[in-house]
Amino acid sequence: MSSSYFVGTKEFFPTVKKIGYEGKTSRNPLAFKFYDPDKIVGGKSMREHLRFAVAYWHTFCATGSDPFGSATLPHPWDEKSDTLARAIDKADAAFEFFTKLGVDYYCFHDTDAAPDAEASAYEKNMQKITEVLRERQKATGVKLLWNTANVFSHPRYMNGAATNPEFTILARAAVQVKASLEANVALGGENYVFWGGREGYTTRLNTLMKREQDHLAQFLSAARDYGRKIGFQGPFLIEPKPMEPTKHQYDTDAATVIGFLKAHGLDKDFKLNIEANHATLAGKDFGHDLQVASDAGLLGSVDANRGDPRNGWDTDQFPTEVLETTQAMRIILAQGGLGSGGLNFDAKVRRNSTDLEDLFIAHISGMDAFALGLETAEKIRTDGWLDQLLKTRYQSFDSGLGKDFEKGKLDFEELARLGHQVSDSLISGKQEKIEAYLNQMLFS
Ligand code: XUL
Ligand code: CO
Repeated sequence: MSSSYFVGTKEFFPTVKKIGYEGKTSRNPLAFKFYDPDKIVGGKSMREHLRFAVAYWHTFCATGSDPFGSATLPHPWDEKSDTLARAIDKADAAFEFFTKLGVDYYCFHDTDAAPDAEASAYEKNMQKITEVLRERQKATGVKLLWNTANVFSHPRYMNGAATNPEFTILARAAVQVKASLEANVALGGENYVFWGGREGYTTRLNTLMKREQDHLAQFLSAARDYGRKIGFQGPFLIEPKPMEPTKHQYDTDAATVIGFLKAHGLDKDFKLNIEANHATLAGKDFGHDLQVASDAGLLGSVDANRGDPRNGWDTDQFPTEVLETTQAMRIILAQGGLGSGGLNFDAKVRRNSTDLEDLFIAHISGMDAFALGLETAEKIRTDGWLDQLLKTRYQSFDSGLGKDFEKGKLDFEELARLGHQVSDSLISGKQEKIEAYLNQMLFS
């Protein structure tokens, strides 16, 4: 990695130096208290386990505007009048940020990084910006975790992209996905993401659900074929979300997406990118969707954030709850890591967090929360008590008749006959004991 922390001509974060690890007693807000990148945890460094990525859209594009008020956040990279010059400044600010923070990865939507325009001009902008990003990657060693196409913001996508009832709009979405796949290959991206922002409906009264979902599957299959043709070898990722912006999105939650992928023969090439706040929006917790995806062998990557437990919105806050990151890391460790995936901070600072340094502080706090989660999950794994409890809880299926049942050796009549011999014993689930144990693991 380069020793200079800014690669352009201007330093955008002059008051912030390279963020270092200072340990848990440090009061320096611009230092890690728990994330010590080269510290070995369970045979791998924290950096290798956690594979942190910064999201271009929240950190360099989100202005703090909401339906009730205009922009609040300072963007010194957004000052030039020429759109391409602004995009290059933004790339310089982004790579200065990644390098000072010490993350190895970033993620972006096409239109976060390249100016949007009519189809041919858009393609040229994408090629130009891809070249700029490639040079910055080379200069800093920062890599692309994934990119994606924003086929939900432009008004043309108001009725959907791949699920639009009008064919020409679906084809227009292909312009962006094709260019984004090409950018991915040029940048050595490790995954490619599809998030179906408008792939759903606002009312069923005007919607043929089956036809739209068949179109989505056809679009994804064709995009997959093109990606493979131009040399993309990594996993394609679908990011489930139940609603917002639509009333109902087809990629509602992990279980729904897995069913969809299997129904359309896409589960060999596609995995899931699970976002904490999307799972909670679906009425599940983060760990639930991670576990569902992992159990199917399809947990590819994670959008690390959190919602506010007092409302149902996609507030995209930085993750700070260590019990939650511990449970997430337990699932990730159990499956042997995220492979080519990572922990992408799909999270934004609050509208009134208006100091430039707040962007750093927010990421530091999220990285520390996951470092703590990793260490606690590893402590639980090596302690072994919880794994033993789970093993014991299901041990009646490990031998004898229970094992015969699992192997399909008992027919239903035999099963019912055995049911007559049962004494109605009550076996405690031990939830409170486990909850008390988790606190002990967290704080001892
Ligand atoms: C929206 C969301 C997206 C995806 C990429 O809720 O999470 O930013 O991660 O399109
Ligand atoms: Co996301």
